[in-house]
Amino acid sequence: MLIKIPRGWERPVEHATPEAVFRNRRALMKSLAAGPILASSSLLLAACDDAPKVAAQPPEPDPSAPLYPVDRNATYTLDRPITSEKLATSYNNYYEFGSSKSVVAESQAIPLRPWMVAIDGLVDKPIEIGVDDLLKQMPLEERLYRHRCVEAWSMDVPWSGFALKALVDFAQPKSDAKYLEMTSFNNPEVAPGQKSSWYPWPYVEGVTLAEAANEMAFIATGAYGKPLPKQNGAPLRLTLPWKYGFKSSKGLVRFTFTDKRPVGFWERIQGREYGFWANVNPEVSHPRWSQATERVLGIDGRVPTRLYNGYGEFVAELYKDMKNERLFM
Ligand SMILES: Nc1nc2c(c(=O)[nH]1)N[C@H]1C(S)=C(S)[C@@H](COP(=O)(O)O)O[C@H]1N2
Ligand SMILES: [Mo]
Repeated sequence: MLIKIPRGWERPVEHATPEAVFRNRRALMKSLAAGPILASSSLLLAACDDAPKVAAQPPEPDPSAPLYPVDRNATYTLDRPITSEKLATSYNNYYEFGSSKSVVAESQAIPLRPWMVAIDGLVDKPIEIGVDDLLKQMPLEERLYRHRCVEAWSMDVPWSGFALKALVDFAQPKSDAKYLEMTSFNNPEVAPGQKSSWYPWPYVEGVTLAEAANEMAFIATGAYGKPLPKQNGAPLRLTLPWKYGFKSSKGLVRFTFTDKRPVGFWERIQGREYGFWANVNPEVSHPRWSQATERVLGIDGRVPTRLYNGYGEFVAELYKDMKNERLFM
């Protein structure tokens, strides 16, 4: 009998599941000693990996379909092939639908219309706007971007969408706004992962206003010349290619301008492993694995990871005076 011993890079790594955190319980307890969450071990073990599978629904027509394909912006180029559409749309992280990489069937249960988007906080006029009305006002284009998950896999995707800066300009933040907090949908009726109260739903992420206005920051509304598939975060999904993938929130419903630094979903769960900045850096290891190399979906072997995921020429300026911040986790 052939016994296969997994090499280091083949062993599964994961953001943090209740089980993974349970394994790290001692560290967690230390970090929680001063905080409000009490992680009881029975709660940790009872959480959600065994959620029932939802049967696939027949696809509903997407009213944004006639918008695509859109013209490609030639500024952003790749030095490796575009990941096959099949792989990029079937190997996913979307914890609202479970912690496995296979959430295509489960995620079809999310209704995409009506889809209201709130723009609020420190803005002149808070509004709620339907996603199709928002799309009409945004300059759509296609961009080829690398995506680097903190779990050390990566892909290369032709996203369609608009610069996050266009949304910031549309929102007209007040002068005291310093951060943009982005909130994902919350609907445990359709998203089995959200039935687990162990996770701090809804998914929240945030960036500084300077990051939001940087030309690389992008909101994806489509991919591969079509509306974005549900499993990739339809109808609105953040794309911050110089940061680890967990910063690129899916299923966005709220953009809140604030003067307080947002605490992200993963930072809240496991702050010693995931921080606010989360810029890609091959020289700063995750506490449980190296970030030096990555596995590109569809390509054998591993390739070196690059500082800022290769986007330093666009974003390094943002961080030049931040010597005391944990910029790379
Ligand atoms: N709302 C939400 N957004 C999310 C996640 C999630 O679990 N929920 N996972 C993040 C992580 S860890 C990654 S790597 C990317 C994965 O995007 P993909 O499935 O399109 O490859 O989505 C990010 N956005
Ligand atoms: Mo990720």
